[in-house]
This record gives sequence, structure tokens and C-alpha cells, in this order.
Amino acid sequence: MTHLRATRDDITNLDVDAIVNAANETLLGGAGVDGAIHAAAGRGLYEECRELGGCEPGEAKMTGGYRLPATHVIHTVGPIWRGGGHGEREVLADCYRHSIALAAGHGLATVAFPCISTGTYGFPQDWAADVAIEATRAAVEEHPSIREVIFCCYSDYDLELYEERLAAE
Ligand code: AR6
Repeated sequence: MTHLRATRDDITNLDVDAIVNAANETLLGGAGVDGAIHAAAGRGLYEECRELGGCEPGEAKMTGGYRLPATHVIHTVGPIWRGGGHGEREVLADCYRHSIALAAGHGLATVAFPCISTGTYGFPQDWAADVAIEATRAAVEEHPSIREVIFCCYSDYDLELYEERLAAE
């Protein structure tokens, strides 16, 4: 069975098969976790991303990890929060589901996610944690080759949200 856990860290430090990037539709970099990943991975990541032709919200695409300790980066695009009535939860769930499926399809076993959409894109953190955990649980049931999923929180508040929910399962 897949192990789900939360940690408080900079995702660029994690030595896993794949870290997930909360990117934008261009996949050409940005601020937040996207900026941190591109800065740590180096120019090679940007060059590979240029070849990908962007990414739709809820979809996921994979590249190498370049100078990161992680061997791969899965780039996904979260929804921009517009009040919750525009399919934001479904698109966020798709980000987790498609990222897990992509990792499993490439034979990867360990994946780390940031709290997608909860920074610049404004998705409320507690609801995002609900969606992330539920969608991940469902996805790893379909892809049991995934050994571990780490929810990589950047704040103590997010870590609390995830730990509460994971402990309640
Ligand atoms: N490690 C882990 N988490 C981080 C890190 C890090 N190094 N840096 C920030 N976070 P955001 P979004 C957390 O804004 O809301 C970009 O410009 C951050 O505290 O990075 O999906 C893209 O290019 C928050 O909890 O992503 C897009 O344009 C979480 O990562 C847009 O922002 C997500 O915040 C995407 O917005």
C-alpha cells in the first residue's frame, strides 16, 4: 500500500523520483514553487520545457530533474480560484490524478507534491488539502506501484492541515 505523508520543506531539496511543479499554462517558469524549481534545476529544465508546448489546467507533463536531487519534474497547472463554482475542485483533483498516473506510467515510485494552486492561484488552503488527499488516495489505488507520496508543505499552517487529515484516515 502506498504511504502518504506530509513534511515541511523546500520541495527542491527532496530526493524523490519526481517532484511536482505548480506551473502555469506556458510551462516557461514563474514565481513561487515554479520559480524555485527552475532556479534550482538550471537552464536545461527551461530548454526542455520550451519543447513541451504548454499545458492545460489539470493536465501534467514530465521532464528531467537536471540539477535537482529529484530525477524528474512533473509539471501540472492548477486552477485559478474564482469562488469555487467554476470547476476548480475538479481541475485540482485532475492535477493530482494525472501526475500520479504519469509517474506510475514511467515506473516511478516516489512523488512529492507542493500545495498546488494555494499561492498565486488563490485556492483556499484547507479545501485544497481535502481535494489533494482525496484525489491522491483514489489515484494510488489505481496505481499501487507508487510507493510513497509526500505532501511538501511550505508553511506550518499547511503542514497542520495535512497532518490532521492524514491522521484522521
Ligand atoms: N517548495 C515547496 N513549496 C513552495 C515553494 C518551495 N520552494 N515555494 C512556494 N511554495 P504557488 P500556485 C508553496 O504560488 O498557487 C507561479 O508563478 C507556496 O507557499 O507557487 O499554483 C506559476 O508560474 C504555496 O503553498 O503556485 C503560476 O503562474 C504553493 O507552493 C502560479 O504561480 C503553491 O504556490 C501558480 O500558482
